[in-house]
Amino acid sequence: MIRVAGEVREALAGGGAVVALETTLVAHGFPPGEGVEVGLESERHVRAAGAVPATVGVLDGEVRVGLTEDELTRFAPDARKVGPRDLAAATVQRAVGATTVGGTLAVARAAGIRVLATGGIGGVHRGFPHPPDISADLGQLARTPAVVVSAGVKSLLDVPATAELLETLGVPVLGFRVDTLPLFYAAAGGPPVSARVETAEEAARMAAAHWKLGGAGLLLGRPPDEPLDDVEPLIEEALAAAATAGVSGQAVTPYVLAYLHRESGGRTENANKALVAQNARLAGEVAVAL
Ligand code: PSU
Ligand code: MN
Repeated sequence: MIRVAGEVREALAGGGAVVALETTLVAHGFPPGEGVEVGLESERHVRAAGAVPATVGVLDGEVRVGLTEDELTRFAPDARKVGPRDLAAATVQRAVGATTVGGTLAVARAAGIRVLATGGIGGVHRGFPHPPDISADLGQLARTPAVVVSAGVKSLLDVPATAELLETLGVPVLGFRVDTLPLFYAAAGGPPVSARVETAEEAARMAAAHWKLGGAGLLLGRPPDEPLDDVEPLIEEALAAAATAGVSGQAVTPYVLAYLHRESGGRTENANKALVAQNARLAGEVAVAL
């Protein structure tokens, strides 16, 4: 059921560096038509670090690991959002399935890939338990031996609650040259990390030790190079708009991101694109070090 592209298969067989990339942010994280360029740019950054990109998604009844540019173009806004629970359904029903961080991690585990890059992971949504919405990214991270490189947790979530839950789940939260978890658009003000690392090599050593000790997923938080520190009022506005519009479940994150991209005049969009690329580069370096 899983088809691994030749280049990725050869890299894995030879013990080479591979980075898994998700397709939800390609399909649902940016305005229509723009996500594909973000995905391609991520792949270029992984390669620049000396690793092989393995972009994951469901196409034509198969879970695919490694996509061509034409295939990536099929991950348009009408693609299904596929978390860990949705992989089987998307495959059996031959949907175009854009995998989230959680969905991509599940595939990475099956394929033996140890590093993944994204923008910001999902987590505990604000206002929990009204509604009781926690991203499946967390549960999958707790059971997959892989390093997820992100700009921390998306700040439209309850970041302190997410950090607590990561501790509960035994997931190390590493800060890349920082003592606090980055806040997606913003760099400072987040909860403390469980350990700070100074280099990709140190992060890789930490991951290898964690796995030897029977651990699974690790989060490596990299603050954006050009953070936006004034987005919080707009985030509150976007969340209120989502509630008023009755948006719930899987639709919340895409709705809020689209609202922010539109109402910030593209500032959050540009920041998001830049940090995804930066994370892909660091993920490539961690994969090489591993
Ligand atoms: N990072 C981004 N943009 C995104 C996401 C991450 O910069 O759109 C996606 C990832 O696929 C992540 C998902 O898994 O948001 C979380 O969605 P939810 O809260 O519904 O689990
Ligand atoms: Mn959810």
